[in-house]
Amino acid sequence: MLHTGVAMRLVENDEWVEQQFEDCDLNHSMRTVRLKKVARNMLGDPNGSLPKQNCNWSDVKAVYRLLDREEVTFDAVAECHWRQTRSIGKGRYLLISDTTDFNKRQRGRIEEITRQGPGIGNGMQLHSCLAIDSTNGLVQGMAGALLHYRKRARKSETTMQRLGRTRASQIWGDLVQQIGPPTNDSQWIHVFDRGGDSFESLCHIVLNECDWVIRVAKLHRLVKNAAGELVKLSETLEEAVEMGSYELDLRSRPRQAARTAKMIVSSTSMTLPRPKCCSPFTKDCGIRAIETNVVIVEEVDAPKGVKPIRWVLMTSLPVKTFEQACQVIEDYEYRWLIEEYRKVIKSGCKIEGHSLRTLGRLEALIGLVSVIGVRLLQLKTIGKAIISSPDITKKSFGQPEINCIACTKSPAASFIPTIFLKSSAKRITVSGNIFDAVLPGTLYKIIGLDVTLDIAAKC
Ligand SMILES: [Mn+2]
Repeated sequence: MLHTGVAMRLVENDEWVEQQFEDCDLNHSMRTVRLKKVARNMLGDPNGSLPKQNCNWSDVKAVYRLLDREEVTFDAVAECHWRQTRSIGKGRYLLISDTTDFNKRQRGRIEEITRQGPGIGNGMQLHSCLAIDSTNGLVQGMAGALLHYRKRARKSETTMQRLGRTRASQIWGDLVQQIGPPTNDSQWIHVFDRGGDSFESLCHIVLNECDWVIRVAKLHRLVKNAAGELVKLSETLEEAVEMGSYELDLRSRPRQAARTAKMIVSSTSMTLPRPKCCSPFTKDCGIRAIETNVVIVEEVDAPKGVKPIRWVLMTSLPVKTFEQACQVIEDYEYRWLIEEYRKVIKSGCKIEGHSLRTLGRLEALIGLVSVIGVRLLQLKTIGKAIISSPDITKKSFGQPEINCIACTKSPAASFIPTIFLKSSAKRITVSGNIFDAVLPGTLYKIIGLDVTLDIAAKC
């Protein structure tokens, strides 16, 4: 849950754009000015098309001209934002990475993108890393991102050939490397789902002096247990010590009723030896084994026909007490924020809907959208926390504040709750009573950021 009432470093849209794109190196200051204008327009209407966002035709042409410049690349557009995120102050931060696939439905086809076959779309992936303040769940920004094009493996390819080329699993480690070591004495904890579980990505994390919480994917791999014997990972889990239990409320899902799950938490530790077959990087980096703690969360007494929840998490964080183990689980649970980010850029910014004829344009635009998405996510999580806060009662704020939260029942309008700042407040029809209207699937529009923050401070 996001904690509200903390000092939020939120500013108005225009000021935010200034900050995030100020130091972009596009080789000409006028290009940076134009980029900021495009960014402001995009924030004003996130799921509109480029011609809709940039109302007059000369502005639209200017956008395409900008995206066509060879200096305006994915990295050049987003790097200034990444740098700012990475210079965060002292604290404990979660760096949550994940990969998003793009299935672009193109009207005018982009020649450089080749179709990879069913399930892979055109093979384009955005791998990005969100920095979250672990003490309050606030989204700090994107610490780094990269674009990757999946290639279909040749059937005749050997393991060594596969390890020698760029693989989808490698991007996890590459991004850790791009982000680098923590700044300002802060603690950085990389949080990966099963896609990021590899010895190679762990090597990158160790070399950059970061911590990790990674969900284990390969339970059959060989590891050294506490006694130093080489056994299957799944066997070491049997030696784990039970630390305690807690109850988890689960929402209903398709074909699954809502339930309260009883979760047992246990922990152990193990050593991962370097795999026999590994990439040239892993061989050359000199790390032969990595010690790691393990936290296991298991659902007991699950109802019939329901697959019980089971997480096996590797971590460098201490897990000696129940509280410490719970901290690791809590850190992993913050992954919902990157899922939310994915929805924001896909449904909220309609990133797959833009019709661009060249790959250069598309890559630069994804760079821009990936930064704008951060802003929308920040506003969305704050808005959500305010609306769902149990402390808010009808009485807790008067008429002016009620006027700043309005809802619309048209889910088609946009997936994300649109956050309108003061300047566009006149576009909203305000519903007087938000609490009778809080329904699942309702969209909320929050207007007047200063007032919103004011409410947040009261929660
Ligand atoms: Mn994933």
